[in-house]
Amino acid sequence: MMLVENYLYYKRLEGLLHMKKSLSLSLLLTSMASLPAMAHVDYTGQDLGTFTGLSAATGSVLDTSVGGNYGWADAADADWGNSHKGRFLKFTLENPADVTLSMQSTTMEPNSSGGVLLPGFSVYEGLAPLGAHDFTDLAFLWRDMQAGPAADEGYWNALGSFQAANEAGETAFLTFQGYAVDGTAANFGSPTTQPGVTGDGVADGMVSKSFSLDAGTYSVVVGGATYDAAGTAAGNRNYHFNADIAVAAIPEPETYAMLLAGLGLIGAIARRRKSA
Ligand SMILES: [Ca+2]
Ligand SMILES: [Ca+2]
Repeated sequence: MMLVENYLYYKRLEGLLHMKKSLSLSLLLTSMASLPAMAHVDYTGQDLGTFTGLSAATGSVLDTSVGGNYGWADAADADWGNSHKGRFLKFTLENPADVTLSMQSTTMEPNSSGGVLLPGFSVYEGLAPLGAHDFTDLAFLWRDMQAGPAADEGYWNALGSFQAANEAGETAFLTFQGYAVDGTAANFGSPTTQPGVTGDGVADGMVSKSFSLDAGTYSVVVGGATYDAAGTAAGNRNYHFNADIAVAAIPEPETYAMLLAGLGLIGAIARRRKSA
């Protein structure tokens, strides 16, 4: 009798626990669905491609989004920034190559009021582990080891290398390669908050830059460059953009041969004219 009672008690308890678990999970999912993109690092659907680096090729991720229009600018100041305000993209080069990366603002969610995304992006060699975010134990540990006020707001350093970590304890170092930012200090900060940062001069929702890179796998972290928008409602909505990559063709040996032959011909003509 006692055993049966215990059994029933435990079954009921199990049922209650299960109900509570699914309830809190569904509540969590509901609340997450109503939030703008505040995701941990996940490169799913954010792959610009794998390139040999030997021939011209392009790739793109169209109409992706980023939660907020200030993340990059906020990650370029002294206390760094929250990586949840950036979108992580990736690409792979099988050989050294010259690549041009371009970010172009598209529409804004949930409506078109409030302006476009002024994009900024930084390029890093290496990939963050899946689910990496700024507030894991290991992320805090590494941030605490950094000197000065750095990393107070998160681990995203838009102007330098940083270490990313996930809840599973996996870490990766992202080695800074360079950055590009839309506009001027009027939108992305000031000589005091972002010393030395140079924009493309025209805040038109588009920024593009070329990089000479070694073979490897790279992260491109994109965010907004409207520094003063941090903390405002408009600043924290979802903003959409297209990301493009163009890999330049490495000149073939025959091209060099033709170039040299052409130079030789010019030299011969010049000598003939001189002697005539
Ligand atoms: Ca900051
Ligand atoms: Ca621009």
